[in-house]
Amino acid sequence: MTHRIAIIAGDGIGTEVMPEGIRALEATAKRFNLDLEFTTFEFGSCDYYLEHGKMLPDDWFEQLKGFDALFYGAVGWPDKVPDHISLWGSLLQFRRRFDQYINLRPCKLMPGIKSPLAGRKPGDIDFYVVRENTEGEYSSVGGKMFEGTDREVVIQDTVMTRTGVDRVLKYAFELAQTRPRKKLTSATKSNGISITMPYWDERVVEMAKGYPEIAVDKFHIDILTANFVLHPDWFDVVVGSNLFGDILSDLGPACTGTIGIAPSANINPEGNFPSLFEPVHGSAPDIAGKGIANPIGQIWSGAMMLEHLGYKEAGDAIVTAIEEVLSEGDATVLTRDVGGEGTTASLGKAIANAISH
Ligand code: GGG
Repeated sequence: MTHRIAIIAGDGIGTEVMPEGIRALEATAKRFNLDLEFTTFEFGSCDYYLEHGKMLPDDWFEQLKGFDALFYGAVGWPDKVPDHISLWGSLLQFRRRFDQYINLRPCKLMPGIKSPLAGRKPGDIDFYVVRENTEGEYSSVGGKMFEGTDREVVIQDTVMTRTGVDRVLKYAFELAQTRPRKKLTSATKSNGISITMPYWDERVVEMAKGYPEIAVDKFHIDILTANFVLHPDWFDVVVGSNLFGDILSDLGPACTGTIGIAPSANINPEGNFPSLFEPVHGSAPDIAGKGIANPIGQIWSGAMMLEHLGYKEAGDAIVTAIEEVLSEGDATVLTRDVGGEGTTASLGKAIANAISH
């Protein structure tokens, strides 16, 4: 069976790590006899915006909806296009129109990587952030009044729907059920955000009734971020709103040594639309063009994509290859963020080789 994968590299280091993501997928396809067909799209980048005045063509939905998955790099180049225009014009359109309401982000301390948290070793940090991905604080509902005057007013609403909250909680509880510790932590701020967050808390309590075997706790986001740093071993599955999940899923990987290795899956669990797989990191203009970006976030996202397509063994083989290369610790291969002096290509090639044998 042929699986059609749409490739959108986007901006900055997205265009540098993407070839390594594809290299790893091709090596995996060869080893496991998978038929993956890649189609590359130039839209979804700031350069496309500069040429066309928009991030995506009008018919992007029609062009992409028939694909089995989207493999995505990174978006944003603030010197060319304001960040809110590039993000809302591309990635957030995909998430919303393809109803990718789960953003699943593993945080795992890998062998060979030194955590910035003293004394932490592989096994100490191994949890998932489940981020609500289509509503919440990323609502785009709001407006401005009296712009440019002393009476200027800006308002943006948080939108929480019962459907939206319940479906992400259900996914998180079901994920927790598959984990040995069977633990779920909810990110809240119901002491300060007095309408939406108490609602979120109520829905957690309600949902928990259907999962009596899951140990549930909740933390306000301020102390939760502190606990990510102080006690990362407490966490197993952490569920949060769009904004809280976004923050936690950058902080979590930073605690595992580098955000450069963190993968993510934007999932439409019902399979009505393609899901999208991308590294957690952004376009990183500060290191773009130097060939030093860590490709592991992109490669690991490819592993999540294969698992989503039904090839768990193939996805696991990619993660094993990543672990193997990191454990070997060859400084000529590893990128700078993980203590080496290698390049995006040297690390990508080493992982592809490790997949192949
Ligand atoms: N590959 C992820 C990426 O490009 N992220 C850019 C960004 O700003 N994302 C914000 C978000 O995920 O909501």
